[in-house]
Amino acid sequence: MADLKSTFLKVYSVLKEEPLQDPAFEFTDASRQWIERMLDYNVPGGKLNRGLSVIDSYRLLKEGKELTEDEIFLASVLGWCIEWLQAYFLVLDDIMDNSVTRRGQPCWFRVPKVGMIAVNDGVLLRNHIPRILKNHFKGKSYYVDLLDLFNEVEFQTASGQMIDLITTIEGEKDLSKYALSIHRRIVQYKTAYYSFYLPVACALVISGEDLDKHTVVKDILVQMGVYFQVQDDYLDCFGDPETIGKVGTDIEDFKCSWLVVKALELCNEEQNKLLHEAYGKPDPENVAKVKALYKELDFQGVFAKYESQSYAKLNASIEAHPSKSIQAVFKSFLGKIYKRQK
Ligand code: GPP
Ligand code: MG
Ligand code: MG
Ligand code: MG
Repeated sequence: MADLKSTFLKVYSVLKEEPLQDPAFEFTDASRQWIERMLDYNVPGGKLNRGLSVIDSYRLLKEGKELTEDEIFLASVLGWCIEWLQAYFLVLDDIMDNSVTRRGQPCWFRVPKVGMIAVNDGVLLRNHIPRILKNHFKGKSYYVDLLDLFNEVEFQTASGQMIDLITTIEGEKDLSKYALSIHRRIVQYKTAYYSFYLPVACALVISGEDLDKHTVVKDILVQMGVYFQVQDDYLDCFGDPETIGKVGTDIEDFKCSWLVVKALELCNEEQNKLLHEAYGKPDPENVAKVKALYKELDFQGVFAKYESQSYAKLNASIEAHPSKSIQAVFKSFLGKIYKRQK
């Protein structure tokens, strides 16, 4: 694993040169330096789970046959395209969520002299992806399928992000709209497709598979992605900021988090009143009131129950899949996230 990660990181240093030497632009020293610093700050510093999963999944789909160096390289390129996509989403998401830290450092837009230049950096990160794909996959029979896959998933993610955001519009905040159905829709689109379906779909495409024949694979991965985002919602409030590398903002932001949806389900009349008064207010006293209410409702326990039930359900769906190699892909993914603390 450590070995795979270091191989993967070496591919980053190769790919990073491509946007720095892109012949379509007249670079100056200052612009090249800006891109290099922006990439190093935002692309490689995460857990790299999504990117590494492309290689991992590809290997499992090959059923034990060793990958050639060239195959590992191409899977790594796709893995990095997903990490680039993630960097683009996070740079913009942190502005939209008014977040403070990410991966243990200030959010990119909070870095001195960056500010709203971060918006354009997000656009550039997004534009690097098809350029990297072109450099490495043009001429392959599945090139168009890859482009199409990235486009579809980006559309789904931005649509999920939209519904995440429009539930929080100032003056239209309405807790009574928050329920598991809307929460599921938000997280399925904003997180599950790009974080879970995309890495496995990339591995399937380069293995020569037709994605239209794998709707069951998509359904299971989307189910896993929903579980992953519920963990993210839980960690936003109960995670250790040192470990997760970010400070939660969901309560302040009036987010349709799994926690508030569950709290609305479980609370009594008095607690309901408190939630309506305190949720979505920026001051620390109100945030503390909401957190205290979550504790009163034993959210540690409520979440632990959700986590073990989801795990059991996911395992049942996995066992029902006819292909042992695809089962192995799912199990590897699930193993990486079950009971995660970061
Ligand atoms: C995660 O939500 C969702 C995204 C990062 C997708 C953003 C999509 C865009 C089109 C910008 P989150 O806000 O809960 O993540 P975090 O807790 O990491 O901030
Ligand atoms: Mg967000
Ligand atoms: Mg966010
Ligand atoms: Mg979150």
